[in-house]
Amino acid sequence: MSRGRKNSRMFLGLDSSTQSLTAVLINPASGEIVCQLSVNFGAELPQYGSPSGFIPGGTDGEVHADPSMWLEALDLLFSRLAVATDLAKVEMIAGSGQQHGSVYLDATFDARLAALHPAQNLADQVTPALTRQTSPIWMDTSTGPECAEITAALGGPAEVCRRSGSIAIERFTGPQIRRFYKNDPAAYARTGRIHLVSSFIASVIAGKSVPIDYGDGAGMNLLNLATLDWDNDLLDATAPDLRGKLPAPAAANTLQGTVSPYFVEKFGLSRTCRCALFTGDNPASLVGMGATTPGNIVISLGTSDTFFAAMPGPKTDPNGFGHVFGNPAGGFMSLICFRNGSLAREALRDRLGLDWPTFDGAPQVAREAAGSNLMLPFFGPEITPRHDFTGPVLQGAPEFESGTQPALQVRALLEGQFLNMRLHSQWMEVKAERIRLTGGASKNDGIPQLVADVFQAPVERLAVTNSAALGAALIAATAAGHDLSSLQQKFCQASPGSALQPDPALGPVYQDALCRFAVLLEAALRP
Ligand code: XUL
Repeated sequence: MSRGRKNSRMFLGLDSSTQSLTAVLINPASGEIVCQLSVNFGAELPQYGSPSGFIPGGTDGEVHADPSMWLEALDLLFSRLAVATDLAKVEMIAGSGQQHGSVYLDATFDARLAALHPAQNLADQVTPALTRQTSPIWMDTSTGPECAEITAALGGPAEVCRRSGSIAIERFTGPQIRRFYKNDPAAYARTGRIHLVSSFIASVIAGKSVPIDYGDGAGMNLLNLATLDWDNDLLDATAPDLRGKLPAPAAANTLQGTVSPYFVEKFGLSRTCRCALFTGDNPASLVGMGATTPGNIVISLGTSDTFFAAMPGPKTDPNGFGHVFGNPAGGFMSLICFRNGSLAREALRDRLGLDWPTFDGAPQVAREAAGSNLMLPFFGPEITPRHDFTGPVLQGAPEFESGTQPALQVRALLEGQFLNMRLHSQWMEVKAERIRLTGGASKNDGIPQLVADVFQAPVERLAVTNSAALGAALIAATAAGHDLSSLQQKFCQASPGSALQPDPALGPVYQDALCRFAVLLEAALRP
């Protein structure tokens, strides 16, 4: 291959998240991000009635999304990429998906993928294979009884956690599969393939059913982390004949052959463009944030907030809130998910009638009140800790509790969110040496400074905002032989001037606030 051609090789990362589908295209030789594009489901595909990426109004805790919407977004994204860039230069594609969500397909799925016709669209050609019209996603909390049944069959939560890295969790795929099997056994019997969101999109791109990677597979309560295979007892406790319906588990950088001719003919990808596996959005983000080695903590402030880190060795959360997923760079990562992320920030902002810049700046306005007022920051049901909260709990000065000084409430909400993270991440026993912060709420300095102060650790932000799609692009380049740490040196640097240092004077203040927060929380959780 000529030097010029080698230097223009590009790698594409896709991220199918809750609210949007994003592409990041990188050129490792120049160290450039060549193109970044996104399709927002709610705004650009309003016909699916899913303003936030899922179908509103589900009952009994059900939260589903329409897989046709993801397919239509894929067509739309590739048609835009074909205009914005030369897709023929893409050598490898990898990707990520919102974790835990599942897609149910009949025995015709593979034949349909093999016969995709570029004159028609993906949704019309693929969705006739669905045996369940909509997909449960990670926000779904409907599977309490199924979690209890799986737990009982295995002899207790500790055993489920020891094998799969998490106790049985409502949003995890195994309990969701069990609920489908119990509610509609005939449709379950017709199901020949069950994919995660990540492996579903990867299969469409590869033109055949591809494996589930260890990173995302570990979010199913089905993968045995010691053997890296589906666990027979967990399979049996979940639903009959399940092994035959699941793709095999495999490492994220396993190659899957070349891209489907559909994408070659329709969008101009090269016939030699290859596909690596897709992983979960959090494992991909670990890569994109340059945090695949221990010592770095990532906090992602999104619809849900997540707190994750590469693990030096295997360890599970004795309280069952934390999870262990595969680290795409090898080994494992821990993750804790907090449902009341932006959900709570936006609820308080609206309740106080503030705009976002005022909200974001409020912690610094009320700096002298650090650690003095407490808020349990839950505007709806929470998963860490698991409880059906109906609103926040406030404890502090009268002007704080009455809301006459909105900045005090904003500060206490954010402090509450980060104190709750500190409290529930203690099991990891990792000292936060450096926190890399990402997500919409991390842009200005107000909230990041508060994170630095509460955790007493320096905070950095990266120039790239789409860390999962960037991580996927890095996984694609790694699968083609590039060295991950050199790629991370190029693509995952903190943006200049973004580092914030903690104020050491606030160390004891937040140590004390953490104890008071734990006491208030315990009282709220007491039956
Ligand atoms: C992680 C989780 C969420 C989704 C969001 O366990 O449920 O972070 O991955 O996309």
